[in-house]
Parts: sequence; structure tokens; C-alpha cells
Amino acid sequence: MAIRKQTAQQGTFLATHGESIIRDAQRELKSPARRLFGRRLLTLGGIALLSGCDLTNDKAVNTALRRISFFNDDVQALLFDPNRLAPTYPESMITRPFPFNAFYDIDDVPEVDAATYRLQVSGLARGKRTWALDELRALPQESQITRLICVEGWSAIGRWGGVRFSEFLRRAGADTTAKYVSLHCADYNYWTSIDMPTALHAQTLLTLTYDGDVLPPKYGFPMKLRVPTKLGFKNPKHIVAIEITNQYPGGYWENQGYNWFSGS
Ligand SMILES: Nc1nc2c(c(=O)[nH]1)N[C@H]1C(S)=C(S)[C@@H](COP(=O)(O)O)O[C@H]1N2
Ligand SMILES: [Mo]
Repeated sequence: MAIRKQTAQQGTFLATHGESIIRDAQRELKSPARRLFGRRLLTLGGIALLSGCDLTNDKAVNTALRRISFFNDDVQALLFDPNRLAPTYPESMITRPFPFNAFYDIDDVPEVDAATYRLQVSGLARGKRTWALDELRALPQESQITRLICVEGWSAIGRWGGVRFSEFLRRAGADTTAKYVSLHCADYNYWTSIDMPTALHAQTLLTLTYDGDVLPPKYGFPMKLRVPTKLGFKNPKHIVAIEITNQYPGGYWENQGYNWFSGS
């Protein structure tokens, strides 16, 4: 499938597969997974982020969400430019309080024990396989303020800090010519996967903090992969295992009909 191809081919991806993506979106609206989302509007428009429009307020976002549903050529060209950075924002624009979202209620957020926590790396990697939290905290950290866009039709701006995922993968000895990175979570087998160009993207961070403090449980303690070029559901929280692989890994939502690419 075209969505599994590498960065250079992503530019032409939507031009070729736009119709099937629209079909996917229509299927989403009918799928049983849709019901889990309650009455909130599901829109494919989340990927508007990636359009690089200047999404500085909710009105602009909504306009973008509407625009995207038409999938005109301009939007397509913007969306799937792999060199494009997700927009960043000033501190004054952070959404407070930042929303919580998962496929279960906030009361069911998993409690991960920091002392015994280990991140496992498997698959096509020759480096260190098991990482304790302190070892991850000792890696070079950076932070960014970006917008998380949920496929359910809301978005919010937040600040996350952590290790560049490309840096982590390098230290883990990952084979960066592999096609996919899959990410498995502590909460009831949630998982997702991204293509290697996205994993290596400069803004993809393995985050350990939210707004300057240790990432709280609701936002994914001990760690959330922040991928601002992708929809919210491709930003896994509570990651416990990372696999580098050439086999298409799918994901929790992806396997229920969400478009795997879901971003730029
Ligand atoms: N482990 C895990 N990660 C997850 C989810 C989840 O249910 N479990 N939900 C995803 C979805 S749909 C969204 S929109 C964001 C929400 O992140 P937040 O709670 O920090 O706002 O987390 C994503 N990552
Ligand atoms: Mo989401």
C-alpha cells in the first residue's frame, strides 16, 4: 500500500489515493469505533494541522477543518509535503486546562510505577534494549509548544519536553532504514505505529514532561510520543515497548478503519 512508502513518495501519495482516503473517512463515520467517541463530531479535518495553515485560533481551525473535507488540490499539496514543520506557538497560547483523551475514562488512566518502569526496544536495533526512566531523563532534552489535533474534531495547544526521537533511536542502535516504528502502551494494549521518516522528523519527541513538570498520568506518564505532524491518536501515551520493523504494524484505531497515514 502506498501509505507504507518512504518520505520521497509521500508528496504524491494523496494525489493518487485521495479518493480511498475519503472512502476511509466515510467508513469511519459508520464504523462501530465511531460510537465509542460519543456524540462529538468526528472529522477527518484534524489533519488540517499538517496543512501548515496558520492555525492560531479556534475559528481558523474550524475553517481549516471544513476546507480539508473538500480535499482540494491546494490542501493536498500542503498536507503531504514531508518537509513541512508543524506550526509552533507562543506560551500565551497554551490551552489551559489541556484536555485529556483516551479510549476510556480519566478514572481508568493506568498507573505506571516509575521505579520499576522499563522501556523495551525490540526488532531491528542493535543497541541498548532496556531503558530505565532515569536513563531517558539523562538524554538531551528539548521542548516545544505545538497543537494536538484529535480526529474527534477538537484541538489544543500544549508544551511537551523530552528527547528527540531520532536521537533516542540512534542511541538504541535502531536500523533507520527500516520502514516502521511501532509503539505499545501500558493501557489495555493501545498501540500505534509511524513510518521511519516521521520517527526521524525533527519535531517528533519522546516526551517526559508536560508544561515543565513530569508528565502526569492523564497525559501519559511516564512517556508520550509527541508527533505534531500527525493526528492525536498517533501520539501514544504510557509507552512501554518500541519495535523497529519492516512488517506493517497497524494500530488500535488504525485497525478499526482510521487512515494509517493521518498526517504529513
Ligand atoms: N496509550 C494511549 N495513547 C493515546 C490514547 C489512548 O487511548 N491510549 N489516545 C490518543 C488520542 S485519540 C488522543 S487525542 C491523545 C490525547 O492526549 P491527551 O490526553 O494528552 O490530550 O492521546 C492519544 N494517545
Ligand atoms: Mo484523538
